[in-house]
Amino acid sequence: MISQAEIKLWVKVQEDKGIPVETVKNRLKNLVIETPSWGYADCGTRFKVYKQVGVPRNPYEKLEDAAEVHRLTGVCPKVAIHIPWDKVDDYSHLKSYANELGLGIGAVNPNLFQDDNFVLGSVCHPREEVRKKAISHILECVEIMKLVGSDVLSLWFADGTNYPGQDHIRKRKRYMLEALSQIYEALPENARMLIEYKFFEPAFYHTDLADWGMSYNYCLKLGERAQVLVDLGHHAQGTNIPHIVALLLDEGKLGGFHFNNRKYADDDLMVGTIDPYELFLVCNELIDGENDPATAECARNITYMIDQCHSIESKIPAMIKSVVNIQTAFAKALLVQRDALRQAQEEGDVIRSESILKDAFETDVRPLLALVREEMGLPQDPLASYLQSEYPKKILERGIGGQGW
Ligand code: PSV
Ligand code: MN
Ligand code: MN
Repeated sequence: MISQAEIKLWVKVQEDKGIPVETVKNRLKNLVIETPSWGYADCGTRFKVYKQVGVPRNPYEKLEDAAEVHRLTGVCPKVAIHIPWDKVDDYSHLKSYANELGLGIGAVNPNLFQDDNFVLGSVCHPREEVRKKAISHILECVEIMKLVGSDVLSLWFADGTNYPGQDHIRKRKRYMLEALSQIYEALPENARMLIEYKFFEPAFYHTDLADWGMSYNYCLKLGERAQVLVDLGHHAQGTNIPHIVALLLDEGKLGGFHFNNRKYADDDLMVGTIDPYELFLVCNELIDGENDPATAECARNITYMIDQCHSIESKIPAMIKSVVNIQTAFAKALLVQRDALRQAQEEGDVIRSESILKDAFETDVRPLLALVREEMGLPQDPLASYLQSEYPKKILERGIGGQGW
């Protein structure tokens, strides 16, 4: 528990440094972090799906768990859904159930990787009938968007090949554009299409949408409402993700962000657990983008989502931890003394520039987050509060063998 005296002292120290604490607090209060329905369900690795007692048995229970995360953190009012994992008979009912829980439905994600027909690809498959099937599934998701009130279609394609010569790369590239164009035309009026990339897995030779440049290329051809989605787990080791974020922001093409962490690949670990400095540097670019009139509009419209398939951790605690770690990184990014940094950069003072950034990263923001939560009527420590609540006991009634992939 952080005392009022500690909080007061923290505020004074920051104000003395010239940090606009009120502005910082407001930005933290307005942060929206969407959580994924699948992050509450059973998942695993390619070797095994681990079953946990108490995971949701249907999409409605996933929403209930997401509502619990929102109740404790105050910044997760939206839930992304994945079709058909979250298939229901009545999507309007799913929407009203979410609303009753104080939630809204966020991004709609088609599933283009689990149907046996998609073994050689979905929209890039060599056979026309399979490509058509993939497109019609995505168009079905567009219809679902209308029913659940979603304005984001989030696309990730597992398409690719395993061997040189397996298929014709340029032909597949054209198929991708044909499909995306057809889907773009069908988007609801105010909706955006986010195009995610990933350099490998499940394909191991070439992936049709392997990096930000490929996504960006399609987005440029499609139009304003097509934007790139950056997932922290989808790059080769050593890739400078903050640089990609900065570039896409400057081009007005950064539309979505998937938070997670990995040591080697993809999204298996809780956000901020392996490389909190990288997370901070990403948030630094995002906040810097918000402060720049040239990029502010794009930066303020980014959909922030957790995309995490933690498999050995308890579901809700892992989600809360990720949310808290994202808030921590954003809080630190908001403390960067941007004017001083600009000046040091312009003077070419390498040591001072790096130190200014590092100084913000090394600031303990727990008193700030405690204050923000207090002002939002939330518990200081959402995870401790969850663990002490009745909810973890209540969900045990669901038993084992809930939904999962
Ligand atoms: C597969 O890598 C993946 O994790 C992508 O990041 C998608 O966003 C997610 O699955 C949901 O389809
Ligand atoms: Mn993702
Ligand atoms: Mn992923």
